Amino acid sequence: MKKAIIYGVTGQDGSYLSELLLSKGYIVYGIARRTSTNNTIRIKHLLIQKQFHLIQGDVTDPTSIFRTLNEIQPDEVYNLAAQSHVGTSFNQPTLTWNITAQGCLNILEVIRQMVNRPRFYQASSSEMFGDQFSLDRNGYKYQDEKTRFSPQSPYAIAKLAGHSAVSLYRRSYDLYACGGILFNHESERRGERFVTRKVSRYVADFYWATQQGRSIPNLKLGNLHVQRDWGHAEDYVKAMWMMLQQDNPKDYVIATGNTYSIEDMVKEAFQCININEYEKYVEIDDSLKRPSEVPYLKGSPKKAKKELGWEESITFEQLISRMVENDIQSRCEYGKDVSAP
Ligand code: NDP
Ligand code: GDR
Repeated sequence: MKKAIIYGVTGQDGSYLSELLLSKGYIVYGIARRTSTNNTIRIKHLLIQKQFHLIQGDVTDPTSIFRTLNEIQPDEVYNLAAQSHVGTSFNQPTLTWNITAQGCLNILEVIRQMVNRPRFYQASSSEMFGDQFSLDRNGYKYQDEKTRFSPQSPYAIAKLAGHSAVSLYRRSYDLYACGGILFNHESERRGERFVTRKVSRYVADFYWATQQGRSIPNLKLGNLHVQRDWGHAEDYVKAMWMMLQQDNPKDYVIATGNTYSIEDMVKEAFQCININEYEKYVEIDDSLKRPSEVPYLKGSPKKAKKELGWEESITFEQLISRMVENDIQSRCEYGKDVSAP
């Protein structure tokens, strides 16, 4: 039976990846940091499974990484741990660096010194491209594995450092290490401070308020014009696993190849409850705009499709409608702070 360690198991992707690996017969060791309040809501259904073990640890603590990896002797290690909110990284750049960049290096260093080295997956990000893009034959913009990186936030700088370390350790020490350059992926389990979930939760609240004849304050958003390539997290964690099953380790872009503005996404979400004049309920709040933005992301997943056989199965419209529907049903399962940036 294969053994996998997942750093960042309590997050959106960690929960879906755990489910995927358990379904493939793995023994999964999820590493979660100690928190004063419960952070296991996304994995509570897994805690009772015999093949799933929750272990305390932190990527900023090399000693605990050393002990955990040497005790478990895993076949695969997935590093999904990060301070993953781009906006927050402008306010907490050092913390973001310590977790998101140094954390990756800490794990690589331990693996390098092991006799039986596990395969390693690093959660790299499309944010690393920043304002850069390539042009196709018809002059359309896209990003793929050959596009230049130009990070536009402390988060993206930290991710690029981690990604570069993966590539260096692969070349220098012959590690099986892959950087999955994943574009935005969302789900019913998305953290409530990311824009899709903030919108789906607002639309759900709006729906219930209207049913009860009440009104609620307008939805406050920052920049509506930036464009993102959005897929569903359940599809994207499959790509993580696939990258670690190849003959040779490589980096891959994982994306849908479609792009939408924040405004398109808001419109789509309101249409799920049959509201077309969404503009009446949305306000721009300049304080939610970032000091520096990534204006346009549209990934080309050609290499992943060809070499891994990866395919997405959930469209943008299905993604947004699943999120809105879920929030209408369960309203605010992950907390109540919808107004946070
Ligand atoms: P989440 O923010 O939902 O999850 C992040 C995870 O990292 C949480 O489990 C969190 O724990 C954990 N974590 C934070 N700090 C530490 C630490 N010091 N030690 C150990 N664990 C820690 O992110 P997602 O699931 O959305 O993303 C997974 C990874 O993929 C992240 O690295 C993210 O940056 C990256 N990524 C995500 C994309 C997306 O669109 N979702 C796209 C590209 C990359 P806790 O629950 O305690 O906070
Ligand atoms: P992103 O996701 O920064 O792309 O990072 P987020 O959903 O936070 O923002 C997407 C875009 O929407 C704009 N925006 C707002 N964003 C938030 N959070 N709140 C708002 O009110 C709001 N209004 C407009 C943002 O400015 C931004 O342009 C996500 C994370 O999962 C990263 O960890 C991951 O690496 C990248 O996706 C790929």
